[in-house]
Amino acid sequence: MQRFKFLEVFMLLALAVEPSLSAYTKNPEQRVVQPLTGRRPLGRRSMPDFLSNRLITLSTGSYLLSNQTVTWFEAMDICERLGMQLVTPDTPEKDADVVTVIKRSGMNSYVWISGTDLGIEDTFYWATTGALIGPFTNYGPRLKPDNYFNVEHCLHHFWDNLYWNDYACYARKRFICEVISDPTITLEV
Ligand SMILES: [Ca+2]
Repeated sequence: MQRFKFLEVFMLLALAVEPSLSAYTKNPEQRVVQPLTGRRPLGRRSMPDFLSNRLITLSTGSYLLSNQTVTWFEAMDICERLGMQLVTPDTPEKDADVVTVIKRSGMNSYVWISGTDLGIEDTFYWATTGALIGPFTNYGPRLKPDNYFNVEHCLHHFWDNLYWNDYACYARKRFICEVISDPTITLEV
């Protein structure tokens, strides 16, 4: 009897702390593993029609320059939700096209690209593909990111000298999304 009383008090305390336990204990249907709540649902994965006429199509692909400034994280997120990816200039040809997009806009803006070393200091990779950056890079005379004040972990493109630079990811810049080309799968039998 004493043991039962203890259990009863414990349950009352538990319910006071976490009211949803009440539903859990009363309704066996809810005793299933629920997906994590609080996470946003996945965004759309296809580009809205109204954006397609703003795409700039060049030899290496189709690009969309934002007209607003956001953090690097938001740029990654927005491109993905539009069914694209933050621009990943991993070849000289793509990098030249990024320069073309920036120059054509006349906006004189720095733009985020998907390079980052978040995770391992000074090991830069493309967050979109997971591939390490190199051998092609475009840091210019600086040759490598300088991690100024130890807060620079995301890459952007300069609009003036057109090199890459590392910068604080939480700064706000314009960005370029690129249309992801359909992957070609080759089966060898
Ligand atoms: Ca820097």
